[in-house]
Amino acid sequence: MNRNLALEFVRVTEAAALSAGRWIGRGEKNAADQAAVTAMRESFNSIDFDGLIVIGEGEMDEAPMLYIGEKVGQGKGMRIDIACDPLEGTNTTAKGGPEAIACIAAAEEGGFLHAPDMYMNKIAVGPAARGAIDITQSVTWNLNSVAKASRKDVQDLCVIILDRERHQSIVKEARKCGARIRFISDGDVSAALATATPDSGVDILMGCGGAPEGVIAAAALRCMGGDMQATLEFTNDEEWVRAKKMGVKDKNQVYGLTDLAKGNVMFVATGVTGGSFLKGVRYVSGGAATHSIVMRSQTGTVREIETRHSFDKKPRYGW
Ligand code: VTB
Repeated sequence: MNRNLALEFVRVTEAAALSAGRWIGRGEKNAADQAAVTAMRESFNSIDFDGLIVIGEGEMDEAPMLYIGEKVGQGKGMRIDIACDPLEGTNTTAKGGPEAIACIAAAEEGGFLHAPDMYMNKIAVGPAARGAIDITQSVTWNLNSVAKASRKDVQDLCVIILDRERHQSIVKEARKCGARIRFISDGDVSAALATATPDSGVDILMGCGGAPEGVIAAAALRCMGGDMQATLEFTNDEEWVRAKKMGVKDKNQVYGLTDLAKGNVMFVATGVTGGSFLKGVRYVSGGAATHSIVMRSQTGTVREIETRHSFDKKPRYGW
């Protein structure tokens, strides 16, 4: 996949982050999300590529922008599938909390699982524990296996998990094994990336979060050499009908890393609120500073980009 496109996409996540950044701590998560979506869409459409949103802000009838099936880009150049989350962490943005990011994953045509907007059970790890996870096995089995692969004691592992009632049994079992837990209020894409970031202090993501976020995280983990497994979590019949329409054949199918994101993929993110691996948007005299990460599976290069934006000279995508 064209590496110049990766840099173009950084501009897109920067625009989304800069727009959403204006809403940090203002208690209005929908406005923050809308700002990010508008900026991301406008900025996608200034790029010379033939993009198709396969994971976005929902389905056409319910989301007017960046909906699944929407074409983005100027329609020329490479045909690329896009999985995007203009603002991953709308709640934390509204509350001024940590780890909100604007992110895009891109793949060659057909590279992403067309995941419906529903829950997904996930286990994700960094390169040290690649091949050591099995979502069909217990929490205890996985922690022991990850500890062994990482040459650590189970007590030295840290599980990162969304702070939700539904995770009680995972938390109980992990604690029984002696593992430590880091609870997060939102943002399991950042959490998945943290497992593959050397000094983040977390080893394994467990639990149930959004399926679209799962596909985006898988693309990042492909680039970072990590691993992930997932299953869809159906909470009603309507979800099963929708999933079938999107090509899902087996309710219990286990999705490995390359079932979620295959072929050449790239991942780009810009920090909105500050987190463990990306700084948030900082407003400076006459402009703002952003911190982004861009990576490609083909080369495994992970590039960090600090950008100074001058508000006097740059077109403003809605911010
Ligand atoms: C996660 C998290 C998101 O949704 O996917 C989560 O990464 C799952 O849904 O940031 P619930 O909030 O219903 O648990 C978010 O928190 C918001 O999209």
